[in-house]
Amino acid sequence: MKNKLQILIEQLKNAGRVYIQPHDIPDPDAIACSYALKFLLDINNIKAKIIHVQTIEKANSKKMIELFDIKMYVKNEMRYNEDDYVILVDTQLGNSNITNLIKQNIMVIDHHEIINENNNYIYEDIRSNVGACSSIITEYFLNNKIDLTKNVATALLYGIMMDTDNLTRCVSDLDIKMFYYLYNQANISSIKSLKLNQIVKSDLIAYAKALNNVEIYGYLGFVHIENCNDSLLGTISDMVNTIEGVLIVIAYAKREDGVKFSIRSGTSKVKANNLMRYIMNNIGVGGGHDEMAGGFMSADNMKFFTNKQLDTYIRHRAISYVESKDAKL
Ligand SMILES: [Mn+2]
Repeated sequence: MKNKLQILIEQLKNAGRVYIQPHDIPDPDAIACSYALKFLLDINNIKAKIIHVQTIEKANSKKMIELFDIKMYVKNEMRYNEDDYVILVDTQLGNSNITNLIKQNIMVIDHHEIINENNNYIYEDIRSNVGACSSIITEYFLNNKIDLTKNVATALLYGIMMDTDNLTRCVSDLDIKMFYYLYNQANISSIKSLKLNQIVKSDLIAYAKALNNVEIYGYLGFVHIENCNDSLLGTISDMVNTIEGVLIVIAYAKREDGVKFSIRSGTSKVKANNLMRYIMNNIGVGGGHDEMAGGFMSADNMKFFTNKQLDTYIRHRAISYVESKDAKL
């Protein structure tokens, strides 16, 4: 029987152009997967290009691209024919963080929950229980006895470290096995240098604002931040979650086109993805994992909300959901 990578390669043998597309604001896991997958395709004589749709926001993502000399192409440089393929990595169609570029020949390698069963993907490897997409790609190397380069091993290891918060969040057996497999092959001083480039100076202003706006109700933390980019919102959500006694965080940023959410849950009684969907209440899209989730509410669907109404709405939905699970937790 053929394994996952062999099936993928076979399906791409007669492809025209092949594009690897991480989510629109790629984080280290998405970049590591794109980079490692390109390596796997290259050695199988399949030429692929990595596309990015928006500017790279995260400082550590930028540093990865520089450190490993990863070539990424902006989407406007792309042309699509009927025999071209797009491989989505670390994301899937229907997610709020992905721009759909072609109608057919879509392949998916992801570790988020399945959003829509009927997407007619040409190829799919979606494992929602795995903490990092990098673990799935690492297994492609292992199962096919393909040697990793030091840079590829380092990128994948960093992807696992970031997405699982150093093996403490959404960790599966595969993540641990792949972490161990990569560790001895990776360049730990490069990992250190990535850790030292996680944020930029201007991020501190957003942190300061966030700290001023944190509201805590028992084990629930809320943060409303104006003008905050998506990746920073996640980092702030993580930071608020480290406050003693805060188990669940709902961080959100209002922008011109709508409201972006980032949720964290440190209790198995409240799943972050379910809480996200409950807050959305059909006026936005959201989902993710048990412990972390995200979402987006478009401005068109929430014209009736003033800032105050938005704050009240989110607190009301979150508290009533959490209470329905267990008042005491
Ligand atoms: Mn990921």
